Amino acid sequence: MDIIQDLEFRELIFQGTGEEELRTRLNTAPITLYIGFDPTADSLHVGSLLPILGLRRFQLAGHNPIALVGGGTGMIGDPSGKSSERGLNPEDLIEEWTGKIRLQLERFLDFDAPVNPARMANNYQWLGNLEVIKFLRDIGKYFSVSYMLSKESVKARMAAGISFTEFTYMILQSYDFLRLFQDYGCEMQAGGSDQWGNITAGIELIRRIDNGKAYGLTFPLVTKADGTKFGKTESGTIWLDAKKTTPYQFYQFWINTDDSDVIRFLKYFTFLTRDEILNLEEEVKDNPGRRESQRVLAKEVTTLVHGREAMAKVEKISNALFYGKINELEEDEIEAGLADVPSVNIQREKEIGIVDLLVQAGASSSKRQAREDLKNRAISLNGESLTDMQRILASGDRLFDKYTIIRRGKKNYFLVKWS
Ligand code: 545
Repeated sequence: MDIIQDLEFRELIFQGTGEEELRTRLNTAPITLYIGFDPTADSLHVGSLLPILGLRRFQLAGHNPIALVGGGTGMIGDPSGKSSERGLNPEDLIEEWTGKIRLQLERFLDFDAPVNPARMANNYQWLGNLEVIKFLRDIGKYFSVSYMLSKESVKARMAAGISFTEFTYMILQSYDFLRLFQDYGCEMQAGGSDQWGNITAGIELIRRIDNGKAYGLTFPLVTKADGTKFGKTESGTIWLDAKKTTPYQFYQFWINTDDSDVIRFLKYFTFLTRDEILNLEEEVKDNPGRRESQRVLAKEVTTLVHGREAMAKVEKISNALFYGKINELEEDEIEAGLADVPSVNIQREKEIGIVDLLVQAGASSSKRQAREDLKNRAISLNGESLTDMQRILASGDRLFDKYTIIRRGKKNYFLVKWS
């Protein structure tokens, strides 16, 4: 199976410049390709994952990937897919973000591969000190305004407005492609489908200036069957930075994938083989709701992004919460596993009984209900079932001298933080 067949099986090809031609080129010799990432935040999010893994797929197939951070373009702002003008971020902030994005990208590619090592580039290197007169004469001359106006990224913004700054963006991205073509022998640019206009503008520039042949390939934007936006939950964006989205939250995000999306996401976001994925597809059909595929997906992607050790911790937390074995957890694991459950702060000096605690923590809706819950053996405290309605909370009930964990029924957790 060649790389194009693999990408086709994974439904990863949205558009390409002459598919047959591209396939022939890819099967002739290794190609150098790049994808750009602008530092518009201090971290990448799951939306960027598909293109990053795309670069890795090409590297695994023997091609030469370049990850480009847009230290220069990030100062301008790509209008593609954006319905309104963006504010400009301060330069020192963009520089800081460039460094962070770079470190994240590095984790997904092999820079020490003996034959086809990955490379990293930052377009600030050549965009940062361009001279405007020279640039307009040497590069600007190749862009007709009507060509630029015909691009979707611009057309979509004519009514709402677009500054000359953002209008110029496609020229900068095209110039990047030209420079990488000339300096790195880079013949192909990939990206999400929103990048098609920028990519083809670069191919055109390479043809006009160097009489060169370059290729473009876009991936689909990730959609969900229920129409809601991929990569967001009620608690916000799912980031790749473990400090912004913990590995446990990250894992939960994938576990919550719908049956109707899970196979496509296995194709998009994992390196499982075609056969492994087809088997899981059967499994979803035969046992809908069993969520075996979700567990595989979550484990694979969490391991890819956060590593084996983090994944082992996530599994430990999940098991402890599932079986109610809270006492097996370390302090940081409690914090990670219960970060998103209802919590309450209670002063440790005050004497408080279990019934009041259950109500204050939100575990029971009233004192009456609390007594009922206790009587029904529905409540456990730090993993121990509890029925004593007179119980006064004491220091022995505080894990790490800080937390008391209430569980009602099998699945409902509440965290008490003693202050
Ligand atoms: C800059 C210079 C180049 C080539 C490309 C670029 C960046 C490109 C762009 N890409 C998007 C992006 O998002 C922010 C990343 C998160 C910090 O704006 N003009 O930078 C996204 N890209 C990945 C995919 C994308 C795209 O990084 O291409 O389609 C998302 O899936 O929106 O010479």
